[in-house]
Amino acid sequence: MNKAVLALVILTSTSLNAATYHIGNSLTWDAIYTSNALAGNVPEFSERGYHIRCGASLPYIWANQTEVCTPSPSPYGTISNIESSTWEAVTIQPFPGSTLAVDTAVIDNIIDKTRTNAENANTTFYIYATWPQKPLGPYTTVWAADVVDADGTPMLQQRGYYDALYNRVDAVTDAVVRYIPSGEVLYQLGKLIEVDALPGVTSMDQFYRDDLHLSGLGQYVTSTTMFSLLNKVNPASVWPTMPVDAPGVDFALINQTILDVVTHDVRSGLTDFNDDGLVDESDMVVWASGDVSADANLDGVVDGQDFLLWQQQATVTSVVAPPIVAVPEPAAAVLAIFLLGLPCYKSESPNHRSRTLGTFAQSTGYMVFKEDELDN
Ligand SMILES: [Ca+2]
Ligand SMILES: [Ca+2]
Repeated sequence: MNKAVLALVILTSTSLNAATYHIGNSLTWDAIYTSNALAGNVPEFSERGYHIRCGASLPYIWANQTEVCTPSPSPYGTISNIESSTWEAVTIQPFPGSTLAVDTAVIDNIIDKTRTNAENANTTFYIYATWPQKPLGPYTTVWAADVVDADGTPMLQQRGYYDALYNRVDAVTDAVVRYIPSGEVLYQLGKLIEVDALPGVTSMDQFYRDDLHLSGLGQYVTSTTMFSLLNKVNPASVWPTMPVDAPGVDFALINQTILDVVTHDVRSGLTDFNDDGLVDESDMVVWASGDVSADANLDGVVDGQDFLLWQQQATVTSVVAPPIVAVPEPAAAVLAIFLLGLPCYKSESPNHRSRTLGTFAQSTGYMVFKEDELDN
């Protein structure tokens, strides 16, 4: 194998150097600094600034831009001067006390304010999706309930609300908008609990410490989800040592559930290899180079499995359907996509495209590596 290619392929992980900013209330605080079980075990990732206003909704925070319940570490301040720093990413946490239309407007305002600093032109904005409050009912029922996409729909922590909000925000800005699916991860864990398949956890109550906030175990879930995405590292690598004392809990299964959720949600951004907000052909240039940015499944290797994830999530105008029976390795795909001029597929409808991709996926397996295909 070409040694340069090998060196690129086996890169393991990366982390951000620029700072991230976090906007929300105690639920965001629980994820970024944690108030109990994870304290003292904060991962060594990027610097953080934050605007934490306890109990507040986004419109309240926007209307009271200097009002916080815990100050941001120097030199970072409140949302009132968010544009005075350069941010790799900004997380924004909706909370009850708002509506779809209002949350959309506030998030758009936050994005615009941040980007008045030209150095934030490429900042990524994450909608941080938290979890239902316990009194609303059984978690899996509340989270999955139908939500009407209407201006006046009240903010509740439900999948449908976040889906509608994400789509609305993404439609009104050209910034890169992403999604931290903590509520969905907890829902999937809840589905495991329902069939007695999550060792050490018998009730969703174990993830909560009160009606609203998460326990140490719950904080582990949401912190790991957030940091895994912000830093593009495998959930199993977020904490150097297990920071939660939860006897019998299968943390490997929790980490795998987080990984499954984030890798199968295009809004996580893991298949947007060039970070331009789109998952399309241009990302293949990064993947073909073997750069670690193209490690879509966060397993430390850039290979055909990452190509498959990209392919499943790509919005393409010319789907490549190479007449090969194996998932290509990066260098081989360069040949397939850019050099050989293989037939391109004009997508005519989502269903048509899905069938095409599905057929291709079913026909593929994991290719045995061939040295001569990379020595080019
Ligand atoms: Ca892209
Ligand atoms: Ca990979």
